[in-house]
Amino acid sequence: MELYSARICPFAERTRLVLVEKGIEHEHVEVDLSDKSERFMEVSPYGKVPAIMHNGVALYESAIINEYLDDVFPEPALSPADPVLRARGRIWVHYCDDKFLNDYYPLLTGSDADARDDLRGRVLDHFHFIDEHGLGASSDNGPYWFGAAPTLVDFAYFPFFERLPAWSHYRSISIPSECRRLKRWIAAMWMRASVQEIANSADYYVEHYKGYADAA
Ligand SMILES: N[C@@H](CCC(=O)N[C@@H](CS)C(=O)NCC(=O)O)C(=O)O
Repeated sequence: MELYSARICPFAERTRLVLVEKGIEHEHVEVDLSDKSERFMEVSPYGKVPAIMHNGVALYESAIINEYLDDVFPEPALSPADPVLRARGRIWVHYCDDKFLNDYYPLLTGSDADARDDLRGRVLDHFHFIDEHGLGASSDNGPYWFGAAPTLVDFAYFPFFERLPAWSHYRSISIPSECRRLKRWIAAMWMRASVQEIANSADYYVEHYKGYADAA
């Protein structure tokens, strides 16, 4: 197993977390995204991290890689057994990629001050929506999306919440106090050994996102 990754990349981190959670041995290839090798472009035709090469098969797109890893390395299972919950989990990963991130990143990188106020409101709406309809729907018996044990959904979202200190620093946004489930989820995720092994400090993100935030 080869993993093509970049330290700053939240999508690559999704896959790194799953590799550690499952104890999958792999070779870590750190990619310089400003100087992509031919080998990397073969494994990752979109030119994006993460990508993996496993048994001669190249795969890319973090959500798809993570489902593959859960299929091929079933222990510990990182998807609910119930097909309905599995489908709901996929909807939540799609929500992250298709809705939440469409407002979250522009809030940091967008240039217009009015647009920024609008985006801040939308991101706060996402926090409330996740708290009520994501964690609120199924986390009665534990802090994670589907209760007592973490699943691919938790690892899909966490890297973006790990980076929240940069948004707080540059865009004055934080988790509203009434989003208690979301706060409990973030705290539970920080306790995991995989997160402690991989996560970067708040200062790291403040420093590394400075260029994006200042350019706006
Ligand atoms: N949808 C992709 C997004 C991956 C992505 O955007 N990766 C960024 C780094 S965070 C990247 O490799 N960018 C390089 C480029 O676009 O040239 C996934 O989930 O894997």
